[in-house]
Amino acid sequence: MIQAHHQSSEYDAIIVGAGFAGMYMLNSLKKLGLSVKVIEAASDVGGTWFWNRYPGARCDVPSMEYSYSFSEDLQQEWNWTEVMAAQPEILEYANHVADRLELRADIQFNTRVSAAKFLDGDKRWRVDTEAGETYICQFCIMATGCLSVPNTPQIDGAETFKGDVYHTGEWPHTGVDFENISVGIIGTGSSGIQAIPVIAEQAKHLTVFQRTPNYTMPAHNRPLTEDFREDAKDNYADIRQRQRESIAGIIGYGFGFGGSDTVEPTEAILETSAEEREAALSKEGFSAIPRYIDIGLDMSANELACDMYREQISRTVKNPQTAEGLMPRGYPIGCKRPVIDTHYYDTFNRDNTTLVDLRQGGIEKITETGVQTSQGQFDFDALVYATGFDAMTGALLKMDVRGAGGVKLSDHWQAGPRTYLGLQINGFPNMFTITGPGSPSVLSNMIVSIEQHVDWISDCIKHMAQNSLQLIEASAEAEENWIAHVNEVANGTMLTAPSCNSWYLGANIVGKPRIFMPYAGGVGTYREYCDAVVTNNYEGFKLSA
Ligand code: FAD
Ligand code: N01
Repeated sequence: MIQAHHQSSEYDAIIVGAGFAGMYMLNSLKKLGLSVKVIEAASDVGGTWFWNRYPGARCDVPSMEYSYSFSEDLQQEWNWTEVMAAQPEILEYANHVADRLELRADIQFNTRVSAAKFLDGDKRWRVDTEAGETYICQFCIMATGCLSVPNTPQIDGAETFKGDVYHTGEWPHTGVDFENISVGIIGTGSSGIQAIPVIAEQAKHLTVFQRTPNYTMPAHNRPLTEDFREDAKDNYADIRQRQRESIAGIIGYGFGFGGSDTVEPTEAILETSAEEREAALSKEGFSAIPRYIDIGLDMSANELACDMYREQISRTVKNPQTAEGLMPRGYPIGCKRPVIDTHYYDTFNRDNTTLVDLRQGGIEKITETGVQTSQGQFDFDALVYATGFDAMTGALLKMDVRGAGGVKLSDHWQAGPRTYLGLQINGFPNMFTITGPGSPSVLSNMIVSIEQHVDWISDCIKHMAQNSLQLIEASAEAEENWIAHVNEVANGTMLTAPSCNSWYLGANIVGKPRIFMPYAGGVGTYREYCDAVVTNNYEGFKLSA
């Protein structure tokens, strides 16, 4: 449809990253007839699911929903084996998509983009790789991922540790055998909470260094039956539509809270008596808690839920001191990314698992043999960092990105990320960010958000070609207004509670500006905004020939 431009190193579009975002973007632009190249640091497709191969890694969104919807063939032919698939199966799916759509020929693997610069005179982007290659393109599309730059905290003495060291986000592809080995793990976010029960089963001993206890709910994962799959596939059109219109891109088709069929919370905890809460806890344990509709809205409701949560820990974990150590205090449920688990608290009933509650005395340094805290020295053979990511802005700021007039992205974002719709940045014409800060991204089923962004960008590029337009750029005013709206929507929610220190706020990275980064208005509402912008002739964007 569109005349492709491709002279050796010149492309219509360069896409950085070959996770689910980059793969679908490539497929969409190829269909438009553009010349496209994807540049990917990894040796194959899959992004998150290529890198995060730690024991226990899996998604926490039902796989029938955490999968591409753009191809009826794809969604009909793929058979997920569990409600929430494990990492190997998701990676296999990514590979299947790459094979099926013949994507690999247009992806350059093992190549990291070091810089992207807008050439004012040519109105083109120049993309440089660490290997010294240079590409020129009209559109530079960042599909670099929200959680793709692992964060390893700077702890004194880290380099002196004599054993093997791993990060959950860069797990060896050969796997790691922990049998007869004692292991220390730092971090109890989603990755740590998934890895801890599995490592504890393998290792001789596991020592868990926990700085902040988390709120985690049982996953109730289980195999999918053929009947369920067939039923869901028959209803896919409706399921996908409801996902797109929902808040988080998840409808929990067939699976509700606590593994039941109840999808929507209905009851207000503030209207319950102590006896009713006790009865709910006795019947359903932790799974009773998400049933209450007001815990995300009202701090006193939230505090009641936190009390129930701590009570359930004391009923689950046999050693009272360990139970106390695992109890979150001082911040609300719903401020951090929700975590779900399989046998997390039961793991602390094992003889071979020790909790080190760092609230009782923090890490002083890493030594040759383990971790020294102000509570004492803990020795082990191998150390696992489950310490998360420089989220949302990390991958973009790791590159030297410069827009019109040579303005550095790092300068434009000095006080925190600023975008229009999370799609574009004022001063960076023809550069798009898939699931960029300011979009629902990490607050949603990411595949729903990825597909919506890719479709929007593809439609925009098609519109530009049809109207002989060369450049699109978010206006400063639109960016300003959007960021104000992003803040307004998040303010007053648990996500921005003063006691909250989440990676959504950049609080996990030393020196990172404290700004709430994703858009909390929900994917359905957000989609309406994006669609209205198009209907209003790309309101807030400057388009020029
Ligand atoms: P990624 O998958 O992160 O891919 C980005 C790619 O860009 C990477 O392969 C990276 O190597 C490459 N890249 C980055 N910078 C450069 C560069 N400079 N040069 C070249 N290549 C570069 N989301 C959910 O919705 N549900 C879940 O259940 C869920 N589970 C998760 C579990 C884990 C362990 C993690 C870490 C994240 C999870 N997420 C989940 C979020 C997940 O990141 C997204 O769902 C999704 O996979 C993101 O796809 P992406 O293509 O946008 O980014
Ligand atoms: O990272 P995190 P993650 N000393 O930042 C601790 C997705 N994901 O990799 O809370 C001691 O959440 C830190 O402590 P604190 C999902 O979006 C999804 O676990 O800062 N501890 C925290 O406990 C998720 O949210 C799945 O006090 C230190 C931990 O390390 C996101 O990825 C699975 C420390 C980091 O937790 C990131 O999750 C996995 C230090 N110096 C990931 N520095 C699913 O199941 C950090 N910590 C879908």
